[in-house]
This record gives sequence, structure tokens and C-alpha cells, in this order.
Amino acid sequence: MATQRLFFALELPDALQQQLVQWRADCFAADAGKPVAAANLHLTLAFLGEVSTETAEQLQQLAARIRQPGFTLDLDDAGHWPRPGVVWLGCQRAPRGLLQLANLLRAQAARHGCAQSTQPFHPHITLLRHAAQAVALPPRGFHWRVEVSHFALFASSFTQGRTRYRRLARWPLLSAAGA
Ligand code: 2AM
Repeated sequence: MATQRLFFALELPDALQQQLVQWRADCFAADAGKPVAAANLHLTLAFLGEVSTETAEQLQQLAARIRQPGFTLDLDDAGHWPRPGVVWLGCQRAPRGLLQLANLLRAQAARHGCAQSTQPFHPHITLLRHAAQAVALPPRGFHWRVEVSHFALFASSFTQGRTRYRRLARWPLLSAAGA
């Protein structure tokens, strides 16, 4: 049976990806960890794992029916999870719309057999992998604002030593006027 490794996520604008890469280079030592490529910077809403074509189609049909308002992401927090070795960028206060969207997608995924982590959802953008245990985080005071108007489904593949994400579909969130 053909499967693909899939996840729902928020994309970041290209310009912001470039700004984050520059900021990361300025703030973190070269040996702090393995930087995630600019084009791969994203915020996962729901991880599906390896799914069949049939399940992927069902989840895409459900995603297309979602009517949720867009929201603003304030990226103003950073942290380090030593066990997975991840340094991340996130929000001191996650917007309600983000949590609602992620909860809905995670519930739909779970109902279609995609096991969801029992850990509470912590929205984040992974900046570094294989992070050093003693990595120094930048002091708070940074802030990027992102107006989120879409969410998307991605396929992840690992070829020639590189992780690549390919967008399979994208759906709009409601504008403030239509929310
Ligand atoms: P991470 O950045 O915190 O590792 C593609 O791999 C995306 O799916 C990444 O954002 C990754 O989160 C997330 N992901 C991978 N495996 C996962 C899992 N078992 N549970 C939740 N998210 C996962």
C-alpha cells in the first residue's frame, strides 16, 4: 500500500523565513545545533505520520470544509527542548484561532487512525535540530507578526541526506469580515 508522511501546517512568508534565518545566525553560535533550512521553517498543526492515499484524501475533504477565522501570530518566544534536541520559536500567547484549528485537525486525524501525541499541543517553529544541551537562548524582546490566512497539507521526504517538504494542498481561513 502506498503511503506518504504527511502533516498539516502553517507556512511562513518567504521574506520572514529569510529574516528568521538571519536572526538565527546572529543569535546562535555555529555549534548550537543543525539549522532547519529557510524553506522548511513552518508551524505544524497536526502530524499525520505515514498515511494511505485513501486516508489522505478523506482528511483533505474534511480540511476543505473547515470554516475558521484567520488570526495573527505573534512570534515572540523561544525555547529549548533538550530531549528531542529542538530549539524553537513560538508565541508567549497562542491565538485562540490557532488552537481551535489545530485541535480540529488533530481530532479529525485521530478519528482516521493517525495517532496524536498525548503531549499538549505547543505551537512552534523548529529552528535548530540536534541542539547542544547547553544552548544559550536569545533574550526576549524579538517579535515577528504574521497574519495567517491559509493552512496547508505537506508531504515530507528524506532524500540525498535532505528533508524536503512539498505542499499538496492549501485552504483559506475566513477573513475578519467573513469570520
Ligand atoms: P518538530 O519540528 O517539532 O520536529 C514534519 O516532520 C513536522 O511534523 C515537523 O514540524 C515535526 O515537528 C512534526 N512531527 C514529526 N513527528 C512528529 C510526531 N511524532 N508528533 C508530532 N509532530 C511531529
